[in-house]
Amino acid sequence: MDMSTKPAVSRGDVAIPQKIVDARVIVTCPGRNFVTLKIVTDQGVHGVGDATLNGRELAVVSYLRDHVIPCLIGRDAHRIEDIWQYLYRGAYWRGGPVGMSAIAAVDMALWDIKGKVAGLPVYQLMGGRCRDGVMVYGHANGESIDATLAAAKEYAALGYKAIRLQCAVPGLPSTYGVSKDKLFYEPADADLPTENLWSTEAYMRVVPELFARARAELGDDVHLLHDVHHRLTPIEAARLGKDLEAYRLFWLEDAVVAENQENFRLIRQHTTIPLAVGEIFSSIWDCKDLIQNQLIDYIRATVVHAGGLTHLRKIAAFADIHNVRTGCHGATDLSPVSMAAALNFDVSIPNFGIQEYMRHTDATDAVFPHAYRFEDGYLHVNETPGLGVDIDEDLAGEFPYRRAYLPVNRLRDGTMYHW
Ligand code: GCO
Ligand code: MG
Repeated sequence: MDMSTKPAVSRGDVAIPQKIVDARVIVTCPGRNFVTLKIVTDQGVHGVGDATLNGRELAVVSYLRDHVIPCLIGRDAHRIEDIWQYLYRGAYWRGGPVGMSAIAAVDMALWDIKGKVAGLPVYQLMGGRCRDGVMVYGHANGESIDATLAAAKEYAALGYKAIRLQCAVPGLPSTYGVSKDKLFYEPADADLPTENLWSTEAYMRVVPELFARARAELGDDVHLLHDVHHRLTPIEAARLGKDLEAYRLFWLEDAVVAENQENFRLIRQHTTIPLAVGEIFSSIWDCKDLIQNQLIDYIRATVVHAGGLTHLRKIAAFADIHNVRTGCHGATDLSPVSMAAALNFDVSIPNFGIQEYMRHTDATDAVFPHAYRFEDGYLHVNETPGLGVDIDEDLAGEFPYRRAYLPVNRLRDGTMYHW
């Protein structure tokens, strides 16, 4: 991996531009698809950005190749905010996951370049450390409550301070968050969408039992989390929150769909369970009302899907003044480039809450050599200039794109439901 950097360029009071001379999109599938943008300057410095949008990857590839890259060539890579505004305002059609993932990739790559030119890790450019390490949560899941708790104990033994618990719902052939491979969960597993089955009633029976046993068997010290994956109505979510209150969860995630942010007010009126939402949000406009009305406790917007570090930092600052903390999405469909960017963000903001961490496979780690490391429940960035991550393009070329969809969900009577 070439993590080498150029020394900081300075010529008195004249800024030396880093002119963008090349930008290319690399699609690779070391077990799952990733889209990466690489930007190169005339001074020979390059930066990388993640543009992966699970199940819709090639839409972002086209957005970048056909509509963004032609506008980048010749610009000064140092002008991060200006380029962000140019791409966001300049599209006229603002926001949305495809456009914002593309802008995010450009933004990450530009921060990477700036860090390398400065000879500093990106978090230093963002104000420096607010903490020593980034607390992460791992994913424990199982076909039964016993199996889920056994997996959770393995995570605790690995040093995790926070663990998400997902357990198969009795009577359903498959359940979100529960995989055969206990270490690597990958829902985008099929050439065409797999059809899953959902029953709110069955789900609402098993989850309180899971957490009652988890608190009893795992003790009081470990943080416990759960992801509803947008499947309840507000009043059902309120009931689940009340049912779980005694087990003091760190958060209940995506309790309802959030297209209508007011949904959360009803949940709030009934329960003190901490609420998290936002992994599918593209910008501040998806969470402004949630934050300013204090309807949530954690905002899960993440660097790749919410416009990059430049925009995510604005969301975090807005959240901070409303006492809302961050909890960035960190599933395996976010590449190590996103994780490196998220960690630089996480250590540098005052209102960090937690970071999701699903380990990537060895093949993915080999394609994306990185400098962050896990130790005793925390992820650590190190002092590598830039984001501290790169892409091995030759190795990436050995794993061609494979179409892969996320599942869809139906009720027992065949009605299309939320996945
Ligand atoms: C999470 C998420 C993921 C998503 C996945 C979809 O909390 O980690 O819900 O598991 O399902 O990122 O692409
Ligand atoms: Mg989730």
